[in-house]
Amino acid sequence: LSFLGRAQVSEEDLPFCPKKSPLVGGPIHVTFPSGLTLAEVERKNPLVVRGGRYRPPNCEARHRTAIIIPHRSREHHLKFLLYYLHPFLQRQQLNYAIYVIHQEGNYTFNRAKLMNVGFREAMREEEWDCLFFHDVDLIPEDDRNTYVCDAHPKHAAIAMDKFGYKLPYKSYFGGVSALTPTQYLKMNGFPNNYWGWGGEDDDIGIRVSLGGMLIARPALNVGRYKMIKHKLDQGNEINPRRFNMLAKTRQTWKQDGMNTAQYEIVSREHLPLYTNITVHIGTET
Ligand code: BGN
Repeated sequence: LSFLGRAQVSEEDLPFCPKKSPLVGGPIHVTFPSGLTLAEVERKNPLVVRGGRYRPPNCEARHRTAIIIPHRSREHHLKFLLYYLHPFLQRQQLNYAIYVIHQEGNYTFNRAKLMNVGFREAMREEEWDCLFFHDVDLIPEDDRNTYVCDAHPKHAAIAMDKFGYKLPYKSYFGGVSALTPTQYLKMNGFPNNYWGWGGEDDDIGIRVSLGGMLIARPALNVGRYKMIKHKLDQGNEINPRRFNMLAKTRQTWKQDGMNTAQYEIVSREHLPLYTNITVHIGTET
């Protein structure tokens, strides 16, 4: 009994992790090894538990971060992302979980609405300090790109290889962004009605300023990402309505967002490397 008692105390009494993780390095050389399997990713991450969760074994994490990945039929990309992301987040000594939000059916993809689903479903499980909204095809290329939130919504993917490692335009907010729950709710989350490719990230960027906030960014040599090459997906055709919708964000953001996100959860699976949430998000009206 006394042994048990001591074990419990020492678990509660773990010291906080250092402010700067000693495990964090610099640039990451990203390649896409052929023949990689999820089983191998599992083998390489023995401390990751059911649902794709992790906490540092020897210290109390200072940050709790949920990664939200909107997804459909990109298992190949997901495998590489998990392969790089798990060790990357562990080197940062974070308490984290990875959520994959899978859009059910074949109707046109809706990235931003899936993020709203991810926000609500992740917050249901744990009081996360920070949510990283993460495209499935972007691999971080520098360890110092810390997956924690800032005083303002953070745009992390500022230097992507496909844009020559710089911002494609000043207000760009796509790829990977990070918000605290308070920041997220202040801008009423993300829009629900951008079906197909394009514009939803610009809408989100506009919401940041409508919510009275600024955009935080990492340094250009740190916010670097490699994009896994691919063609435009079937079921994610370019959205021709995006220009008209963007022109109206100022009028619509309070009536469309987290407060109106309607969906039905189809399944919630706590898989070894991630929590898979399959959701029915309806169709364009
Ligand atoms: C922009 C798209 C973004 C996309 C970036 C990078 C629009 C809205 C019309 C102005 N925005 O042009 O959604 O992330 O390119 O590819 O199409």
